[in-house]
Amino acid sequence: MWWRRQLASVKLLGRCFSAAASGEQTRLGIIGVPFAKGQGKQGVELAPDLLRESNLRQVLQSSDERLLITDYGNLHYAVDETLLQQQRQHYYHIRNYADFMACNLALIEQVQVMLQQNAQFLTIGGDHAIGFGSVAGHLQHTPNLSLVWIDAHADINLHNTSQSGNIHGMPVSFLLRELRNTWQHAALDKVAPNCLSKDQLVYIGLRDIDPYEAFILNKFGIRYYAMDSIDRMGVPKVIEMTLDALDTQNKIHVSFDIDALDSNVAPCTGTAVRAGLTLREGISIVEALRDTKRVQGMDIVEINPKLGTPQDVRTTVDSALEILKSMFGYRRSGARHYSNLDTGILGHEQ
Ligand SMILES: [Mn+2]
Repeated sequence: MWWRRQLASVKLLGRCFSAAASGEQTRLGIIGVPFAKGQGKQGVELAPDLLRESNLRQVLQSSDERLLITDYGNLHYAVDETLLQQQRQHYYHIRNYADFMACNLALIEQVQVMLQQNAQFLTIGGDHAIGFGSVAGHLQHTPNLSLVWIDAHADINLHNTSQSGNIHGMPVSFLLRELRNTWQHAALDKVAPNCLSKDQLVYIGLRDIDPYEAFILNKFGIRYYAMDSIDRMGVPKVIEMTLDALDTQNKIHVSFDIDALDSNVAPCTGTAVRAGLTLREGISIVEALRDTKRVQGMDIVEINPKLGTPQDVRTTVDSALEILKSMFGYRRSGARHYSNLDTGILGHEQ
């Protein structure tokens, strides 16, 4: 029967396509960073393993069959005497500087290893203090980098402007050349010589900006879309303006603080602020960034399963998974790759 032969050849072709598809596989490296010393609440260190137990790998794999995922486990670090000395002499007024720097130095190395072995990487926090090491590691591998920081907070405090002393409110200040002179005892030119250019940073979702942070953002003309701008212009316009601001030759790093989302959909986080992005808005932003095909690194941070009820934890984790799914391939408009499907089904009725 001719159609049976045809069916057989479709299957063979299917196999060929699968083999061809393996050539197009996207390697994704995942690192967990169970760091909680950037702020005062215990629990955020549990997020990497919680996401794994919540089928992160399967969720990502089913969002794009071509992903080839390597999980590098959780990051370890050791604090050395040099860092303790920096802390004692210069940064004793902020909390856990030595731990912060030791963890981020290890992460800077880890990100570079992941980018040597993978096309993309995902860093799971931990609190947002790890945003420094994740982006700095990315910058050392790929100097021409743009950063989209999706967050309720600007995280751009300096050691001498922070009111809380919590270093999860400072990581961005370690990344910009213009602010490095305020961290002159941190040896940043040695540990992370490549800086982020201030015109390649865009914030989305801000709604709790400290006075000195507002001063810094305005002084350097840093682009930020706070919730009032988002309400005025709408997410599509904000996405358009964000993409216009990013150099099309650059790769993109997306640092996603779960507190950017409204606390209805992300209740379990240490510094929740009401009236944030809806889950749909978060997904729209992430989809638009993904569709540039330039996103090379992403962070998801500040999920704290010790805050809230078990139902709250489920809601927060589900929202995080929706965001990650959209970043790594899931399309609300339907899949575009059919190599696992028997495309012969449309041929002839048997
Ligand atoms: Mn943050």
